[in-house]
Amino acid sequence: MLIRKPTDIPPSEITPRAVYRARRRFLLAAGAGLAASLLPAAAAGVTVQPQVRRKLSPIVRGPYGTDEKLTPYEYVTTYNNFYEFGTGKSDPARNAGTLRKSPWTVAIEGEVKKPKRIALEDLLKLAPLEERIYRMRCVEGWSMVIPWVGFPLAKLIDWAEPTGNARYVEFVSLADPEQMPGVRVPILDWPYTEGLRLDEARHPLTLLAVGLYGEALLDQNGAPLRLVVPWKYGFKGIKSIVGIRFVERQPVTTWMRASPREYGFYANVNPEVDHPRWSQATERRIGEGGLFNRRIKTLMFNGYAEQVGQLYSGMDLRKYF
Ligand SMILES: Nc1nc2c(c(=O)[nH]1)N[C@H]1C(S)=C(S)[C@@H](COP(=O)(O)O)O[C@H]1N2
Ligand SMILES: [Mo]
Repeated sequence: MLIRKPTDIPPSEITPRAVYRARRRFLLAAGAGLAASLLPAAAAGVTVQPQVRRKLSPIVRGPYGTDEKLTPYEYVTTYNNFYEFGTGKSDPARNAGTLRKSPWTVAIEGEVKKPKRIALEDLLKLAPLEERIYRMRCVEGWSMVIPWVGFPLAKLIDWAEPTGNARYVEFVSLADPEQMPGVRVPILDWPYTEGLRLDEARHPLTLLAVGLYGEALLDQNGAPLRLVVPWKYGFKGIKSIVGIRFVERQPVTTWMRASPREYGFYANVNPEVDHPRWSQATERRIGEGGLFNRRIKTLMFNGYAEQVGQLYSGMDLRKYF
């Protein structure tokens, strides 16, 4: 993959200016003599594809706030997992910018009164946009605190009118090799799919996100709409959603298919249940502490036990990992 150095890029190519300024900050950080390999892409001088940054409004303040420090924007938008754009942490920011987000429709299928499609503009009319600051924990052992913009998925579920047979919800990402270079590589069984039990999907913490830091999602974060489930590992937060299917039986997700021993359907953050290849007891907050970034304790359900614990009462969480 070609990584262009700043001198290769005429300033005219960089619009808007905020992106240019942000990049300069990355380069200054990289120039400070830090070991690039130990740093997230943001600090390592990665060239971000110019993308239109669009402010969202109005946005109301949502519930479940935290006073933890927000992960800086530069890290949230350059240290990503989005295999459709490559498997490296900085690949999505480098390769994204190619998604055609308009028109965008989501197909609602399966156990619903009537299958239907909803255009993004209409979906945005279902509920007021809220800002929700959530802790996010990746299964790989790092975490962020992100100010998402979106509304409860429950609002879309109500609009979808699932039948009494619906017990699970399956989500499907776009998988277009022309817009997503990673899809040309058979590392995962495309399209990327995820799933939730219907009560998890309806839980007020579960967000359908369209933005972060007050702006529309950039491609690397799953534009134009993605799922955010803060008490589960990050991979449940499926990006660039084009399909939502209501089903009777527990769906098999992309990661379960790829490695069933390592990734279960529930994927609840649980410091007591290790990944077969590493401990899940601690995590590293991205963007904090530089090289001396110490690990902090991972909390049960990522700190949302009070809100979601009762969803799993009586379940063996070692078996249903
Ligand atoms: N379609 C799709 N969605 C995806 C992924 C992916 O590779 N493809 N990666 C997941 C993983 S592992 C994580 S940790 C989060 C990362 O979201 P972020 O890059 O916006 O922080 O997206 C999740 N959603
Ligand atoms: Mo992840």
